[in-house]
Formats: sequence, C-alpha cells, structure tokens
Amino acid sequence: QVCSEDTRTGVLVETLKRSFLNNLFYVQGKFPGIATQNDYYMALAYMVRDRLLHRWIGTAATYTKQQTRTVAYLSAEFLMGPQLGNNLINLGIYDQVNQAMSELGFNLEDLLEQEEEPGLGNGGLGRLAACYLDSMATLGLASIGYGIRYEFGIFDQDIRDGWQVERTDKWLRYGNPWEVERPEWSVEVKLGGHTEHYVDQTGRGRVNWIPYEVVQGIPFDTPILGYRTNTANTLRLWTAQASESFDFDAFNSGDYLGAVYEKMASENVSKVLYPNDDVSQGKRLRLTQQIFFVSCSLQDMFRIMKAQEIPLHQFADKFAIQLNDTHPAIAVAELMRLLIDEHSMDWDEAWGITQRTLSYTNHTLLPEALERWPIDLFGNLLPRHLEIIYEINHRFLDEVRIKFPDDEDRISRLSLIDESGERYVRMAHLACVGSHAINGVAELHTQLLKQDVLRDFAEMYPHKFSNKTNGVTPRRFIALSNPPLTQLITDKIGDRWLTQLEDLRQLEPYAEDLEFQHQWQSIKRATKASLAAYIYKQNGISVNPDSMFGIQAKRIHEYKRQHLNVLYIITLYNRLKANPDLDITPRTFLFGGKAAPGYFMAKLMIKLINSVGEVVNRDPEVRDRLKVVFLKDYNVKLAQRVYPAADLSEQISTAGKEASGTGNMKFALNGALTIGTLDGANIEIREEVGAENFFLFGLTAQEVYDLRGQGYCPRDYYDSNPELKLALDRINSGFFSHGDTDLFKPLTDSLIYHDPFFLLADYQSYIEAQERVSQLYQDQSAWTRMAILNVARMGKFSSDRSIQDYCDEIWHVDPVKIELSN
Ligand code: 26W
Repeated sequence: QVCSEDTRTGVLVETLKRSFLNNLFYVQGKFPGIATQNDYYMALAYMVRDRLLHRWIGTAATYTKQQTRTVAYLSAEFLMGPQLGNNLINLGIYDQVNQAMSELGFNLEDLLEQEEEPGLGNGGLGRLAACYLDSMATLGLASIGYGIRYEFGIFDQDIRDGWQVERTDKWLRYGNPWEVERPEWSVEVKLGGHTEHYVDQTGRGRVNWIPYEVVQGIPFDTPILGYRTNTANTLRLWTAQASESFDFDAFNSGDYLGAVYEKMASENVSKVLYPNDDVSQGKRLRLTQQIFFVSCSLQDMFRIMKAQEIPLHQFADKFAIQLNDTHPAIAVAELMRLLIDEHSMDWDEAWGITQRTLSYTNHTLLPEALERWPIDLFGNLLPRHLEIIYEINHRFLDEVRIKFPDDEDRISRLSLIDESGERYVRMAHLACVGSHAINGVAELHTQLLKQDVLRDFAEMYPHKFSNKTNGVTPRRFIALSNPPLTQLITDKIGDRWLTQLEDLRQLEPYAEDLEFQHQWQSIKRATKASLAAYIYKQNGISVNPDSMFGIQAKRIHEYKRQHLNVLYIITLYNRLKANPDLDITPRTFLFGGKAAPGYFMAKLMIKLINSVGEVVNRDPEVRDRLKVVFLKDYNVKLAQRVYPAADLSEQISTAGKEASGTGNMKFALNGALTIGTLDGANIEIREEVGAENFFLFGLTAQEVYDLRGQGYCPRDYYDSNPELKLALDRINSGFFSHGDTDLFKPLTDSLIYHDPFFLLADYQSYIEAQERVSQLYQDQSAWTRMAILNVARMGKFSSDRSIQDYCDEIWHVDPVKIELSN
C-alpha cells in the first residue's frame, strides 16, 4: 500500500508502523530479534514524541510572536507519572497506535508497562503540580513548569520481613525519551561568600555579592501536551553542573584534583529529592536546591523578556508566578535581588513588581512541616538574600505598626524572623509578604489558615486570601487508567465530559437503570480481578474479586491514620475468632504508601499492617472472609491500577489535618464510595455527592480542637470500650509479632497515653460507619446506584475547574489559540 503521510507526523496505522520501525533502527540502533523490550518502548516513545514536537514548536512560536502573559508554576516537585500513555490519549491516537502495535506483534499495554516513571515528588503536592500542568495545557494557557531534575526521585520501596526498605530510584538509567536538553540556556547561580557595599558614580548605594562558589543550571525541557489541543507547553527542570568559571584559583594553584573534587560537590545539588513531607529538617543542601531552581527559573524569565524585547518594568505583566508551597519562597528575595542588584532598579519599583508577580499556595497545616531556616545557615549560604529579607522585614513591620499601633506581640508573631529562641527565617511569612495572593487548597483548609496558622496575616491583609479547592485531571485518572468506564460513560453522554467534567451529571438518570448498573458492576468486577492478578503476582496472596475492596493509598502518616483502619481489621478478626460462623461481608483491605525514611512511627505502621496481614491471611478459621494486602512501592503507575479497582475509599485523617487530599477525588471519580472524616476536600465531596451517599464518621475539626483544649484522655476510651481494648491488647500481647510484646509498644503506648491524632476518640464512630458500609454492600444494586451518583456529581473536582479559578481570581490570564502551519 502506498502511503504518502510523513513518517514523523502521520497518524495512519501504516505510517505509525513505519515510524516505529524507523525509530527502532535509527534511534535505538536495533532490529527486531535483538531488540529488548525497552528498545521497543523507546522506539514507540520517540514515535510519539515526533508527533508532539510539531505542536510544541508551533506553540512556542505563537507565544513568542504574541508576547503572551505566561504562568510560571514554581514547584520543587512534579510527580508526572508515566508519559507515554497520557500522550497517546491527549494526542488522540491511542486506538491507532494500539492497532499498529498489535499488527507488528506487540502488546501496547506491555510496552506502556515498560516505562520507568519520573517520581520527582513525594505525594499530593507534586502530583497536584502535574495535574495543573495538564489542565493549563488543555485550557490553552501559556505556562511553564519550573523545577528540579533530580537524578534520584522518590526512593523505590521494598518490603522485607514486613519492614520498609528504601532503594534508590535510578529513573534515568535507560534514558529519558521525553526530555530535550537545552545547554544554550544554562545559567549560573551564586552561593555563599560575602557582600560588599559601596556607592557608585551616581551616588547610588550598591551591593556586590562575591560568592564562594557558582553552580551552573542546565535546563531540560519536557513537552506538556493538552488534551486534543494544539497547545504543548513546557516543563523545564534544572540539572546542576559545576561551573567552569568557578574556583580557577584552585586550578591555577596546581590543586587539580582538589578543584575537581569541589566541582563534583556542586553537582550534588540536583542529585536527590528529599523524601520527607512531614518535618522540615533545615538542611543546607535543601535550601541550596531551593535557591538553585528558583534563581535558574527567574533568570530564565529575564532571558525570555530580553529575547522578546519586553522592558523589565513590565515583568509582572509578562509573568504570573505561582509558588507551590514555601519551597520556592526564596523567589521573593531573589527577584528583588535580580531587579535591584543586577538590573539597577530602585527598591519601591522592584517591590511593586515582586508583589504583583508572585502568589503563594499553602499545602499544609502541620506546624512541623512549616519551613524555617536557622539564620546562620541562611546567611552563610545566601548573605545577600538575608540582607534583603531584613530590609523587607523592616519595612513590613513599620506597616504593621501603622495598622496595629502598640502591639509588640503582634510584631514578633508577624516578623519574618523568628526570635523566640534560636533565630530562624520563616519562609511562609516571606511568601505572605511578597505575594499579592495567598490561597489554601480546600474550603476548610483555607478557613483554618485564616483562623490559625496565618491568622495574623489574614488580619493584616484580608484581601490577599482566597480558597482554591484542588482538582485532578480526568484524562490521566479516568480516560487513561480506566478505559472501560470511560467507554461506558461516553456511550451514554458523549465524550465532552473529559474536558467539561460537570457533564457527568447527565449520568444521574442512569443510577436507577438496572441494565446500566449491571454494566457498571461488570466493569468494576473486571478491574478488581485484574488488580487481584497483580496482587497474586506481587505478594503471592490470592484475594477474592467478589469481596469488597477497601483501599487506603497515600503516604504513611500518623495523621492519615492507617492504624485506625488496622484497628478495624483487628476488630473484625476478633469477632470472627469469637464467633467463627459470623456472617460478615467478605472484605479485602488494601494499603499502599511510602513512609519517610526517618519517620519511625510510620515505618512501624507498615510493619503492623504486614504483621496483621500475615496472621489474618493465613488463619484457616477466617475462611477467606478477610484479607490484608500491603502493595509495595506505591507510585503513579500503581495508583492508576488501584483507583479503578476500589469499592471503598478510606479518607480517614484527623479532622483539621489533611489540607485537601486528592486521592479522595480520584477514587470517587472511579466509582468508589468514601468513608471519611469532615476533613480537607472530603467535606466538599460530601456536599457535592450528597450526605446520603457518603459514609461519614468522627469528630469535626472544631470538636478535635475543643477536646484537645479540655485535656483529651485516650486511656478513658481504652478502658471503656471492650472491643477497642481487645484490639489494642491483641497487638500488645505479641499475637501479631511471634510473641514479641515490645515490637509495637511505641505505637500502642502512643495511642493509649497520648494519641495526638485522636484515633481512640474516633474509633467507635469509625466502626459504626464501617458497619453501615458492610450492610450496604450486601445490596449490590443500592451500592451501585450510590457509586453512579457519586461519579455523576464529582464534576467540581476536575483540575480544569481549579485552574480556571486561579486564572480568574489570581493570574488574570486568558487562553491562547495555537494554529499549526501545514
Ligand atoms: C518537609 C518539607 C515538606 C513539607 C510539606 C515537604 C512537602 C510538604 C508538602 C506540602 C506535603 C504535601 O504534599 N501536602 C499535600 O498537598 C496536597 C495538594 O495540595 C494536599 O491535597 C494534601 O492534603 C497535602 O497533605
């Protein structure tokens, strides 16, 4: 057959086959027969990338010509997940490629499985950044994601003897077909040293920063294609390299090896992602990473301004910069420094630009996660920034004095410098002062920010605060992860819902439709069976796809309360042991998630889950009515398998602790019902789907707060609730630990004597909610009806809606139409 389509852009099956074989030969240097599975994956990835480049270049050309206002999303984490499948979906060539591959004798799913995902994030915050890039491209907004190209992303998790073991994530091992290196846009970042103040010929005070070292940042660009649009934006990640110009003294003095050694050290800057998302540890390297990517990114924006011949005083008109938590908050001082020291702007004008350009999203209420840097460390690494921060603080506190005269307590609470003991720079304060907008990520979270963590700032600058409830992309988390459900929905309501998620409402009438319910159930059954097969392969545990799959998949944290879930499992087990013929709803309890390597309690929680599983799964008396599975190495790839297979989504954090949650949205969108507290976005999910379609339990944030104030005594709950006591005693007796009565003591003692996350207070309410869940599951039609209604009413939680809110209320940017030539 004669085929006239271009090998690099065509989308006919014949062209795709030709292009694939072409890449295998000319890019991988292999032919079928000696090629590995990875060679085939790479050939396919390059084939897809070719089809993206056309749009990418066209988009860049349009932005340059039109001098478009651009969103710069600054984030220390982008948890992108595998790219190939998503790009196929967004390009709209999934089916053609599937056919092309199968005609060549390959299975597309196997090839997708081959991709090593870039795990450049810890959890919610990093994944949110990735969803937002997808939505910005889909809505046609000019945007750049700026971050760090960590050589090692979040560690790979192994489980040995029930314990978490960390292994380095060598994601670049086999090459990354999605990125393009841009060495011509490298920039230099200064670190350490000292400053010199002088007056120039015009009489203007000036500062010269003489650094101790200079690190070079090299950008690597990855295209971010919108869903079925021509827009292809950029994720620009920086790699650190030693700068040639640096330390030539050492070279000249003949200490060649010493000089090379120092060079190697500066390359450590982008080496590894910090794996904790709980406690800010104040490590010098972490601050170095922050200034490194922020300075590179701001300098890159200055380069773009210059290339487009836009004068610097228009910086705030050209860029809207979003700070994803305080990790990039040093941008406040760095932007000031660039404008003042390097571009001779005066303070007031520079400050006006800085405030108009920046906005800040807070993602956590946990006090120990708020970033602060010891002054010595800070001044040693960033002497000039510290001076600028002092000046900002000086002017800011004068402003505070005018608004709140004679209120020294307030001054010290608001100061950018914490002086209550050892002195610290408070990054959240810096972000609040330097931004024109500050937002939380769910209604409750924003309210608590205003009342609590950032209360003084809310009183100082009420107009800066707003809420932007998180969302998730339906392309990756339904279209890609759950093709059968996507097809079923599309058959009923057309395919507009993938970009207009509110359209899902049109499913409501089908909730009662028995035929539709039946189709719905068989899809759920099939995805569960496929997860069951995966579990058998991974864990050697056989689980029954007809049992209820309750899943808790997220980072392991005491505040997320995976151990509350475990207490329920033990309670059910105890009931079965006491009454072996008890008629219970068969259940499979699934867990997935990583613990920060230094977080002992979280690691002990993993061990507990596995230990309970070992006993329960093997006990013949249980007769397969209970199974407990810990899925190792939870990441985006695994998440995509997990969401579609859930019947029940466990969102059981202590009220007031989970800023939003986004897994809760992904589960509900795939037809899981939620058991949850009034925390984060759960509240809004419940509002949307209806209280009658949500399994609520537990104290409210206010009740938790009051109880804490009154003096909470967990031991009272232990003493007065026999089932709770029995569950905790079982753990303590060594029953799950081969007789070792000490192993879990840190956990049980913490619960009985301190219980900072109120598990014991919520236990009974949780058990009762779980009983309602089990009851309803007995009536499959009622359950399915509820699941359909949940999906139909989840439209609000698209990241497209979140991004539209940011555009309207913070960024004030409009879409740009991309026309492709030829
Ligand atoms: C120790 C430094 C540190 C502190 C906090 C590293 C990372 C963090 C993140 C803010 C933790 C995080 O991922 N927060 C999550 O952000 C999600 C997106 O907004 C929310 O849905 C989650 O509720 C919140 O825990």
